[in-house]
Amino acid sequence: MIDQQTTTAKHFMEMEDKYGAHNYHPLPVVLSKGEGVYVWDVDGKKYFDFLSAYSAVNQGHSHPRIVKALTEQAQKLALTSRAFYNDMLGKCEKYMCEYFNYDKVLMMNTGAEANETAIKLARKWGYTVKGIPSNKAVIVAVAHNFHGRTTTIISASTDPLSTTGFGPYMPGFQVIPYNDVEAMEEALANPNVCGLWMEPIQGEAGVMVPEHGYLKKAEELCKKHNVILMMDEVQTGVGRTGKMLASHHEDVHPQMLILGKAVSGGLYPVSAVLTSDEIMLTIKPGEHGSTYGGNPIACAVTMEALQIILDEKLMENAQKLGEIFRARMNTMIEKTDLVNSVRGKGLLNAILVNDTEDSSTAWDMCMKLRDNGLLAKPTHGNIIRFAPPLVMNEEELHACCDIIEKTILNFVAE
Ligand code: IF1
Repeated sequence: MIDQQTTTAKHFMEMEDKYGAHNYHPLPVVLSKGEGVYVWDVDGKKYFDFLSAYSAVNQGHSHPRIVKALTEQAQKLALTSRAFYNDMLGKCEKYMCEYFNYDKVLMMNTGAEANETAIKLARKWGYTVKGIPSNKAVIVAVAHNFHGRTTTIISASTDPLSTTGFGPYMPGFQVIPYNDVEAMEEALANPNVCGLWMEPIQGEAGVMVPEHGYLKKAEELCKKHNVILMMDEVQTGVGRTGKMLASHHEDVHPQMLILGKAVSGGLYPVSAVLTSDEIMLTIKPGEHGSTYGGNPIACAVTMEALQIILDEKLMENAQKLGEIFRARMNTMIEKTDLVNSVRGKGLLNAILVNDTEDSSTAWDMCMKLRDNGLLAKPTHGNIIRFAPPLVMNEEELHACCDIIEKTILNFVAE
C-alpha cells in the first residue's frame, strides 16, 4: 500500500535522518500540533494519541493551565541556579512533600537523573547510617527493568539493547528475577544491601504487572532487612494506573519515591526524588546538584500539573476508563487469534500480539492504527503499549477501541 506520507512529511523525516542521531526508529508520522487527547500531523490529519509521550502527557497535550503557569513564570524569573534562593523552590518543595507525604524532595530534570540521585542517596545512607563498609554498597535491581539510559543505570539492565557496547559497567548492582519473593528475601539478607530498586509495573518490559502482594512483600522485606525501597514511578506515577502511585494499589508507601514525566504534564522536563529526612540529609551541601534542577519554571509547572490531577479527578477517570478499555480488548481478543491478551492497570495497558518478538506484526499493526487515526507504538517486538492521556472521556475511549478493534480484526499479516 502506498504510504500516505506527503512530501512535506517526508521533508521533515529526511532532515532528521540527515542531521539527527539515529537513536530512535519513530513511526513515520510527523506531528505539528497537540491538544488534549489529540495530535495533528503536518498534513492536518488528526490522531488520538495513545502513547502520551510514554506517560508524560497524562494531563493532555498543552494543558492550558500548565501553559499559563509556564509562560507567566518564564516572563518573571526562569533560572537562578541553586547558588541563590528564589521564591518558587520552597513553595514547590512544600507542595510536593505534602502532596506525596514525604519529609523532603530533591528536584532534578529527567527520570534518569532522578534514578541516579536515588542511587547516590541510597549508597550515602548505606555508608553513613546503615554502616556498610566503604565502596561495598549493593543495590538490588530486578530483571527487565528500565530506569533510564545513563551508563550507571544500564549497569543494572538486563536488556542487550540498553547495555551492548556501553561497558565497562558500574559495579554494586545485583539483579534478581522480577516478581520472585524468594529471590528477593535471599538478596536483601546481605548486610551490604542499601536499596531495592524497582518499578511497581514494568513499563518498557511490556506493562508487566506483578502478582498482587509483591509490592507489599517488598516493603515488608525492606523494613525487615533495613533496606531502602527505591520505587521508580516515573512512568506509573501521577495517576497513570488509576491511583496517584501504582504503589498505592497495594497500600505501599515507598521509603524513596522516584518521579518524572507527568509530574510536569509534558510541558517541561522535571523529575524528583522524595524521601525521609534520615535519608535525604545524608547528602550535604556541594555533594549533588543540577543547573536546572528545581528551577522556578519547573516549580510553577509542577505545582499546576499535579493540582490538575486532583482538580480533574484524573486518577478516578484512569481507573474507570482502564476497566472499560480492558473489557473492550478482551471482547476483541475473543474474535481473533492475532492477539493473545491485554494487561495493565488504569490507563497503562498493553496487548500481546500472537507472533514472535522479532516479527514485524506489532509494528505493522501500529502502522495501520496510524492510518486509521490512532498513534501507538510497540515496546518489545510483539507488545503494543496503549496509554492515552488521562483526560480522555468515555466517548473518546470507545471511539479509540472501535479503531483498535476494526484495525486488528481487518489486519492481514503481510
Ligand atoms: C527512551 C522506555 C518507556 C521510565 C522509567 C525512568 C525513565 C523512564 C520507568 C527515564 C523513561 C522513556 C524513555 C524513552 C522511552 C520511554 C520508555 F521505552 F525507554 F522504557 F516509557 F517505557 N524510569 N522512559 O519509563 O526517564 O530519563 O527518559 O526522563 O529512553 O527511549 P527519562
